[in-house]
Amino acid sequence: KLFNVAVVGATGAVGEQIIGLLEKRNFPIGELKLLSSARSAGTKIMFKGQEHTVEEATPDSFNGIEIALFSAGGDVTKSLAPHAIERGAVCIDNTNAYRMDPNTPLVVPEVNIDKVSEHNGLIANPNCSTIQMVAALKPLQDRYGIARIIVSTYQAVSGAGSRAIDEMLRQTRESLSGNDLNPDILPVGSLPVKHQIAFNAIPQIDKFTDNGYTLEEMKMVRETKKIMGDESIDVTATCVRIPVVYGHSESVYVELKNDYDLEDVKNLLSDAPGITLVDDPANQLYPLATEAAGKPDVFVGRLRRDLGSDRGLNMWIVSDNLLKGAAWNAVQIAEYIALQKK
Ligand code: 11C
Repeated sequence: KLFNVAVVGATGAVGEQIIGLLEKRNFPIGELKLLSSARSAGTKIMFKGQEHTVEEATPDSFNGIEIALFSAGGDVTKSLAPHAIERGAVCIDNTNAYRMDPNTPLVVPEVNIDKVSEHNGLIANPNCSTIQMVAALKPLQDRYGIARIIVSTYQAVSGAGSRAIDEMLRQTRESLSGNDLNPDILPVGSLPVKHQIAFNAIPQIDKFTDNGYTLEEMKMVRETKKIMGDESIDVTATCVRIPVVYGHSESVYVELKNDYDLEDVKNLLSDAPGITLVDDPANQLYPLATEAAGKPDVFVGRLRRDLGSDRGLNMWIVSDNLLKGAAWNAVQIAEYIALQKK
């Protein structure tokens, strides 16, 4: 069976990756509709050797569409997904709009693909920094149980969109030439204060919430509990933007509920789907953003026991934020839906 598919946000950083993956994976597509805001409508995009013209997304764009992949911001999802659902489409949404809605499954295929069947027309794709962490922690949760997670992230500028990539590259050049850097986008485009990202580390991703944590940090807390299906897991996060283009890195400290064997943990991770273990300190091998960029897997290494607590484990988790962190996770869900409907 072939499916009529819409990509909403086709000209954005994630939309581009989704289109590339649909082509690479040979997704069973009947009609492909590439949709965007009025501003980007008219853009030409090649798909399987054919030129497609991006159209402005309207409710009627979804007539006949069976699977719609949204990555154009929460407001676009809120205004258009109901129309797509009404017309019979299943929506896979990359935004924060419905992630914590109790009637919407929040899915990482390696962790909770079974939740897809509970959808009411929409399945939410989690935040990139959450996806890679839970994918790597799932085998440990199943074997030992997880009591607590302390995570610090080192996130790529592509998480903030193409304009943030341009800003980082521009500032790097300006800085080396001794010119003014004129920060314009980061840390948050809609807030008045901006900070330099070139040669810097900014401990703010998204807006601050009332409790002193940023929204990005709170996404990691709430989404992890929902995806792992365990509200009792304590999660605390510090999210930091660094001048890397692709690939989020994370230092994760996990306290397991039971005693563990480090060799067993390594074996679990090397057998786990979607995980690549890179953990060979003697040869200076560990996950690197530059190696993870462009690849679908989550890379895990630097595994070592906490010196103060037998049940504590430190790990370093790296993945391409636009692939497993966004587009690939969404396309995996779409492939699962297509298989179910075949
Ligand atoms: C970042 N994690 O790196 C964000 C981007 O909720 O899907 C993804 C935001 C989201 O800035």
